[in-house]
Amino acid sequence: MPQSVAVIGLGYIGLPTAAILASHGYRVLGVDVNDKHVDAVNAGRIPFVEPDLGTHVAGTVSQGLLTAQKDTPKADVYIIAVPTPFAEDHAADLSYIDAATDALLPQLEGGELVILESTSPPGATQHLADRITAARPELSTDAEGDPSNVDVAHCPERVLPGRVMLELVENDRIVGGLTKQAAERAKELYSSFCHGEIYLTDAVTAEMAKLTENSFRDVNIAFANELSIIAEKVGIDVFELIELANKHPRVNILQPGPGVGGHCIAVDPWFIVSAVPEQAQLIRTAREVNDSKPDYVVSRVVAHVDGLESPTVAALGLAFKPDIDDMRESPALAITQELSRRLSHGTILAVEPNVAELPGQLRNAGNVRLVDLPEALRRADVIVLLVDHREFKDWALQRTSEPNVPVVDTRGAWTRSTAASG
Ligand code: SAJ
Repeated sequence: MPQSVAVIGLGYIGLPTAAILASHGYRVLGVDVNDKHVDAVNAGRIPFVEPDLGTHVAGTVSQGLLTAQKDTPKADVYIIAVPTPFAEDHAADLSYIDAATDALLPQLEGGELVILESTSPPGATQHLADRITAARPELSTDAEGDPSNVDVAHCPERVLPGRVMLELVENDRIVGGLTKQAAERAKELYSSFCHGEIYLTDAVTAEMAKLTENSFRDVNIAFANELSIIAEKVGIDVFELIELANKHPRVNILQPGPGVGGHCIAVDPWFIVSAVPEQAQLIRTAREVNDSKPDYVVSRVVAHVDGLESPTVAALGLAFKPDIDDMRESPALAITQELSRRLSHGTILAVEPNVAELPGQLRNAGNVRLVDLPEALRRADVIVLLVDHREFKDWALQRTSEPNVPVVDTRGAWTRSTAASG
């Protein structure tokens, strides 16, 4: 110590990890294929929004502890933090992990530690190790103590976007080693900045733990989403129903919404389904329930304007969750797009306080405009609340009268607040 650490992939997880290691004394070399990310980091700037990350990057870059480049350098430790999207058939696409492995292969001498942080299907860490030994047969990954051994471990990230710098330090972590030595070396590295417990296990258990955490949440949100449809059928308010059921000491139902967005919970359960399709019945159904919710919301909105010659819909929110600008896999965005298609004879007034312009997917639609909340409310024939942004909750709380148009409230921000008068 201090050792050199190469962090491959300077995205939402890689860059915060690189910056926090650099602020704890490691010499960190960030690697990214994207020039914009490399240039931003070398200038001490961050290429995306994340609270407190900017200070860490600016500080460590100015001290020479963190630099970025496009080629993979020689280092004592490699951390791979590249995306694992899914393919058409929902199987995990490991091509970014493979490309990162191929780029570090020529640098290996034996004695290095390679950590896979990317969310991975069961067996991906072993797959990475096999790729190393296939290309470099003089190296091994299962011969602890041998100078030709490369230690390989999986250490999945668990941080919540928007709270990354805090959760990197505070959350417990799981480290799965292909060998005990690999797990212990990875634990030593992470304990330099992580105050949580670091639990050691094997690689497949660590891979499954990460997928299980996000699947647990997906299944529980699917339960809430199914309840929202049932509640409507039986003519009751789902938000009141859940609030009351949660008064039971052993019941804790999550909140329904317009569907599940983001790049994690809507993706990771598929890795389990694709690995064991026969067994993962509940996990698959939950994905299907959550993926079908946007269509359900669209049909409710469309039903309210049936017969109008030129309907106007106020669509409140485009992001995948409150108070951020991130629209990855956002059900609010998908619903707005589908409304624009289904109501091509009408107008969709989108309100998204966290962006200055419409995203590309909506810009060419022709009948979608980005407007402020008062204009949308004034002109709408129907209001659909898609994201419980602070601005919308405040509006719901402070309203002095009920609008005289229907409100499709997917988040309960409207329903659970009472009009100040009237
Ligand atoms: N959502 C609901 N109802 C709820 C809670 C969430 O509909 O009661 C929706 C949100 O609106 C959003 C989606 O779920 O569309 C996901 O949001 P989130 O805030 O629950 O989670 P993410 O995707 O931002 O981050 C998750 C976290 N995982 C868990 O909480 C188990 C985070 O800790 C992970 O590190 C992250 O996935 C990841 O990278 O895997």
